[in-house]
Amino acid sequence: RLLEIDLEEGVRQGQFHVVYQPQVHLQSGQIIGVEALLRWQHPELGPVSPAEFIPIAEESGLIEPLGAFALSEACRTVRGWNLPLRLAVNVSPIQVERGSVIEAVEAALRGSGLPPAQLDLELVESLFLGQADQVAASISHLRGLGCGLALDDFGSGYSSLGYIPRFPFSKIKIDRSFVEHVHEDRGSAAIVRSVVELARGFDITVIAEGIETRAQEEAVRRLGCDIGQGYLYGRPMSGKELLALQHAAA
Ligand code: G
Ligand code: G
Ligand code: MN
Ligand code: NA
Repeated sequence: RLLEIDLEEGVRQGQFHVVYQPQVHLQSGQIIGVEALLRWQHPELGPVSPAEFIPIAEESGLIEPLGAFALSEACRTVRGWNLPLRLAVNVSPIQVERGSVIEAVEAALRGSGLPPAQLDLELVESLFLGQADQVAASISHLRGLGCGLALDDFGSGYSSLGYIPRFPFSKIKIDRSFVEHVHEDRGSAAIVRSVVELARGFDITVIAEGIETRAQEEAVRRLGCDIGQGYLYGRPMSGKELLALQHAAA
C-alpha cells in the first residue's frame, strides 16, 4: 500500500495541518465555534482528501498518532485565539475502541490549557453498532473530564434514534443529506423535526450540517435546529483566516 507508507512518512515529517470551519448560532448569526478538520499536503500528490486518507490511517493504526496530532494542534490553536469559541474535533472509532483517545484528549488539554468544557468530541454512529464495553467506558471517561460529545453525521448510516438516550451526547449533528432538500422536501423536514423533538427531551443541542443556501438555513432554523455549519458561513479555512472572519463579524 503506497499511500500507507507515505502516510507514515507524512506523520513523521509534519505534512499534516488542521483547518477550521465555523459553526453559527442560527438565531443570532454569530460564530459560536469551529470544527477542526485534518488536511494532508502530500509532497508529490499535493492535497489528499481526508475521505481518502482517514480510512487508510484507520486500517493501519496510524489514525492514533494522527488523531492525537489533530487534537493537540486544534486545542493549542483555539486556546491561542483567546475567544469564547467552542472547538469540535473528529475522533475515529478506532481511537475509542482501543482507548487511546483518553490519553490523546488529556494530553491535548494539558498541553494547551484549553478548558475541557470548551471541547466537543465528534463521534460517528458506527461506533455504537457494537456494544463494546471499551466504548462505553471511554465515553463516560471523556464526559467525566468535562468534554462535550457530539453524534456526527446523524442519519447517514445505520442510524437509530435509540442511540440518543443510551449515550451521554450533548450535541447531534444532522447529516447534510437531510439538510440538502429540507426547504423543499417534506420527508427531510419531518426527519429534522423529529430529531429536534427527541433532542429537546434530552437537553441536546442540534447542529444542521452542510448548509449552503439561505433557504436551507431558514428551514432548519424554523424546524428548531440550534446551530448551522456549511459553506454558507465558510469553508474549512486556516486558523488565521478564521480569526480574520471572526474579527470582521464582531
Ligand atoms: O474535511 P472534509 O469535510 O473533507 O472531511 C472528510 C471526512 O474526514 C469527514 O468525514 C471528516 O469527519 C473526516 N475527518 C476530517 N478530519 C478528521 C480528523 O481529524 N479525524 C477523523 N477521525 N476524521 C476526520
Ligand atoms: O463528516 P464530517 O461532518 O466530520 O465532515 C465534514 C465534511 O463536510 C468536510 O469534508 C467538509 O469539507 C464538508 N462540508 C462542510 N460544509 C459543507 C457544505 O456546506 N457542503 C458540502 N457539500 N460539504 C460540506
Ligand atoms: Mn465532523
Ligand atoms: Na459530520
